[in-house]
Amino acid sequence: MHLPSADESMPARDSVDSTEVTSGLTPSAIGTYQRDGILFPVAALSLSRAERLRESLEALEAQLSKTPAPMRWTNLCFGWAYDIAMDPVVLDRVEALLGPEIIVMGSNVFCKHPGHHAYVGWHQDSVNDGEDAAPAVSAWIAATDSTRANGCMRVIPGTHRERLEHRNVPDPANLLRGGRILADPVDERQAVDVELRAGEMSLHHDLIVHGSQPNCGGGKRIGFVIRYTTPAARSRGFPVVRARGSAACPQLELAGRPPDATPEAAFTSYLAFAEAREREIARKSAAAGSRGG
Ligand SMILES: O=C(O)CCC(=O)C(=O)O
Repeated sequence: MHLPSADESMPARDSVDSTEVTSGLTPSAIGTYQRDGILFPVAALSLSRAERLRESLEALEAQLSKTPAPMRWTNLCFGWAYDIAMDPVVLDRVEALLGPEIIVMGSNVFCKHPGHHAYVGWHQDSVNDGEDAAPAVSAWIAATDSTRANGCMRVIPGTHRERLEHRNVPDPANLLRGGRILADPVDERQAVDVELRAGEMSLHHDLIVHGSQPNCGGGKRIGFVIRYTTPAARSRGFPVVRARGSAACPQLELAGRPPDATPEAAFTSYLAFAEAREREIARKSAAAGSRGG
């Protein structure tokens, strides 16, 4: 089946390592990541796998019947999402940046419908997710083409060296929970569009400044984002998955592959898990707010 691209006119080009499926990344690609805090485009999934990912994400969104639908923690509840997060090609690339001990801290879905006002405010992940001494890399996997027209992720290269001040600006159109965005305006002349074809990914440092505009293209823009870290990470209060290595991490609750289940049963357990987590997060942030004020 051919799924329509958001922008069929995107020019052909090679992804990092797309011509030969080798392990990891070249020294030059690693150097680019270290210099810029982002590396793209990086080959990740075949087009048919990306199309299957898109179908799974769209089916889940339809079941949740919300736009935009928060779709966090899918890797803990659905085998298809777990398998993407544990994909050996993706992990080889991540290992080249993080080393051989890899923990999947979580996953997220950023889905933007054409003509919808959803956007992502400028932010640094490590500030929104809470400070952590462990390094972290996000793999943003394109389930559809992601272009300037349909609101691809944008980054300010080289901003991954310091933590910047953020503030809460609640806005239902901002796909970031809590609306925590950079306190100071960003010089958008420095912004780079992270354009990807379906199946490609970008790898970004948890301190790089990034965000995205609404989708003004003709089709959906869907990114499946996996957060990778190391066993030194602090616990966020929910289970994580060991992808590679065996280092001790008693502070983390390790989960395995979700059990095979019918789509209905998997959805029911996902809903129960996600709702319980959302309630817990709301309870903690209310407690932090009342302590602060
Ligand atoms: O998908 C986007 O536009 C932004 C994604 C993002 O903020 C993230 O992956 O941390």
